[in-house]
Amino acid sequence: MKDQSVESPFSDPVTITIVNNPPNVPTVIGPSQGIVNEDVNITVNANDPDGHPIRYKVDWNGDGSVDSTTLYMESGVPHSIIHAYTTAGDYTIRVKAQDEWGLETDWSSGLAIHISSPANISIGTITSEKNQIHAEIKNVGEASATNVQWQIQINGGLKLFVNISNGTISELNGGSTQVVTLTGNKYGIGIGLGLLSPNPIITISATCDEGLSAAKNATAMIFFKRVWNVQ
Ligand SMILES: [Ca+2]
Ligand SMILES: [Ca+2]
Repeated sequence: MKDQSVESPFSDPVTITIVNNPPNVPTVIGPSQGIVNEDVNITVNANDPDGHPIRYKVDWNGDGSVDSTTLYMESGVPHSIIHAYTTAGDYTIRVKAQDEWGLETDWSSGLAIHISSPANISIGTITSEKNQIHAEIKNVGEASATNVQWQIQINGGLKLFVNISNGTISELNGGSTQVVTLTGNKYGIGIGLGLLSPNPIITISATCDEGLSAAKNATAMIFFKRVWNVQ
């Protein structure tokens, strides 16, 4: 049988223009300070006028090249993005947004952030004065050390009188030093008779909430209230 169907010719073409608009430049909110290897959390938000899902491209070090790109997300809703810097320094964070059709914004204005080296505690110089022993507790890092618990203990010799002292420094700023002291009572200081050999050992130790610890030993000649020849 002969096919009876007949097709009409195509209609005249109709041009449909799909207008796409880029998102607006993202706002970026974040801290001005951070610590090496700890998460930095920024909040970004851009709106696409067409309601297209958007993704964020982040330049974490201000060199103009994208370091990380998020998944596509709902437009006009704040999102947080996390990054940890491995090196201390000053950085500028910039973010741009791109809709799912590839239209993207300019870079946002820069967000400056200073990344500090972590806290690092150590024991400095140990000195004596009459019936006292002094020790320097140092934070040679840049970030603060918190709840620094220190102890001075005299080991060896005869265990009499005061031979231990301890305390807490609630915050030891980066680059700072605090002197802590063991003071004998009116009878004396934890005695190792100065003429005994080996001389008593003074141990200074410190820990802090950041999980750090430091310790240092010195020997001293101690006779009742007098401490000398600390080394
Ligand atoms: Ca769009
Ligand atoms: Ca970069």
